[in-house]
Amino acid sequence: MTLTLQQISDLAARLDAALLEGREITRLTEEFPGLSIDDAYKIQAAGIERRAARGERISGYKMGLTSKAKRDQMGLHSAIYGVLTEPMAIAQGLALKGMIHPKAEPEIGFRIARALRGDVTRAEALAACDAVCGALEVLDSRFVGFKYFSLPDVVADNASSSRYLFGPWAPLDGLDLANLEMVMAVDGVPVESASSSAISGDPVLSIVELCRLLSLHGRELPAGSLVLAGAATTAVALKAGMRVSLKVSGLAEAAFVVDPS
Ligand code: OOG
Ligand code: MG
Repeated sequence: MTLTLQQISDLAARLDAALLEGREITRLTEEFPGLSIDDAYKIQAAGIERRAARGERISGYKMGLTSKAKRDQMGLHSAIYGVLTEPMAIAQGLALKGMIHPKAEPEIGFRIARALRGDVTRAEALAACDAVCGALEVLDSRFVGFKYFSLPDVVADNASSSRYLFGPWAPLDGLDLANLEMVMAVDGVPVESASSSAISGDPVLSIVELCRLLSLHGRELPAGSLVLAGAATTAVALKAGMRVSLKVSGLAEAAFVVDPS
């Protein structure tokens, strides 16, 4: 199924209004059961254009559904990307106001020093990065129930991305990136743990896959981009007052507090 430009723009506006009003909507595939992944990425891009028009600058990209744990949790089975913008960064505490059903998940973050495009090798992706960190992503789907939706729905909804926190950046030297221990804790109590190999087998391969997917849509990964490689484990639901932290072996802790009200 191919949507008209008007339909793409209308669906982007519908999702954008839900985002701005912190309101759930029914998934798009209820109305458009044949929604294609290609059209879903067009809706995502139109949504990001709306946000850019409000002054949001793009800071990077996120990969999603790069681990078995996440694919099984969501019942969806291929990797997708979404766009990160500067106001999505968690600065002080995370305010729950305007959020629908937020969840946090443990990720690895990369900073891209040199632009990458098309089919790149693992070595090329690695050479383009100048820093790595433990990172937390906060997801908040705009769809009712935050489950059992389809891949095109999630793609259109910017891969459920809501906020992100990149921990202190470190050089990549000496790190065995596919073999880092990751422990996410709530109020100091470990709740999820995994090896970084859970992410695409090797989180650097998430960058390779991101470049491939971006090139399908005529895009490159610009220098200066921040990249979330995808969660290593399932996501945990957030509640007021929680302190969520991620410790990755060899890297400094990333943590945020959910505002008490
Ligand atoms: C889709 C986004 C998945 C990840 O890290 O795997 C994702 C979702 O779970 O709603 O961000
Ligand atoms: Mg994620």
